[in-house]
Amino acid sequence: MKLRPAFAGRRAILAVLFALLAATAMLTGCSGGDEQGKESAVILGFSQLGSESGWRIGNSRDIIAAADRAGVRLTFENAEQKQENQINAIRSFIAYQVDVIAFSPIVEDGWTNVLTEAREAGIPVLCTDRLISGADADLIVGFVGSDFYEEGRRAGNFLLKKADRMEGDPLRIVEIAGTEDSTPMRQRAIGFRDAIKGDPRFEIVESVSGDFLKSKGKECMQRILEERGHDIDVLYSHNDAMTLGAIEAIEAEGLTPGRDIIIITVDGEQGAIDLLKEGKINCVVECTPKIGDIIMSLSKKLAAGESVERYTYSAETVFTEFDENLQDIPPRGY
Ligand code: GYE
Repeated sequence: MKLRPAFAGRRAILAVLFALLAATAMLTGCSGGDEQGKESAVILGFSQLGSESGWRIGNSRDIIAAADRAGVRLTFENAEQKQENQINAIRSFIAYQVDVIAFSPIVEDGWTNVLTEAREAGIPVLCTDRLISGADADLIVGFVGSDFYEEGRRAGNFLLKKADRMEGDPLRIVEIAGTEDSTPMRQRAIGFRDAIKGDPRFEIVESVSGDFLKSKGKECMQRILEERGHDIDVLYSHNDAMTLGAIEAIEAEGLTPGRDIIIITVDGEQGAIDLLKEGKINCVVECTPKIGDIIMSLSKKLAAGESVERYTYSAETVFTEFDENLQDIPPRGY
């Protein structure tokens, strides 16, 4: 059908108007997106301490995914278990003038100089997962991670409950601890001792460091079994990686973990939960590596000049052989 000229003209004008409106909407949409992009383009320098355990690998993965979700520009450095590498990474973040620095300190001491440099550069520093020594506490703006003392107490409380259901001589405990001078190693040791303190049913006969590594957990346990024979009742291990190594050594000796030796571990990796279900581990104290989202939200606040809570602790639990619904534990994701 042919249009009358006047109507055709009006239609053309409408089409132009519509096109203009659409273009404006697109532009506004784009510029809104840009604004959002700009607002969230916080630059975060993160120094991870290494890849020693499934926990740590899960923690790195979680932080990288959370930065992506939050639109934070993340510069991620892995120090491969060396404090020196962490110090160099922090120095490079300062030189790059990132908005916020976060790091998981491998040990508590030795950070004064580099953190003073960050302060002088006006860059706020967050500790994640582990802490630095109290003397340097005012060089950081906050901490996000677990309450390791509470984790140690949960381990000890499980043992009290277990001992209530047993009879006989005092239980001889060996402890395979984490990296010396690290916060989880210190606090998990103290919390555990505080929980069983003064109770004559327990004796800690040996405590060694397995550096949070599976290989060292196995070596330590092999040596302990060689030296002490089967004269051990309990293994308290500061992480699942070392526990899995120790269990290999225990089984190689012809002993049954979970029955001949009570096994208490910390972290809650899927592998440990599976062994709890099989009866080879008696207690798994949860320590979650999933702190990425909170790190991102604190980083955004800090970059905006806001102050943040000094301590943000993760909510955690404990899984034990006494739980009725072990089969219902959802996949751990690390
Ligand atoms: O328990 C262990 C890791 O600092 C909480 O480090 C972390 C500990 C965790 O290697 O598996």
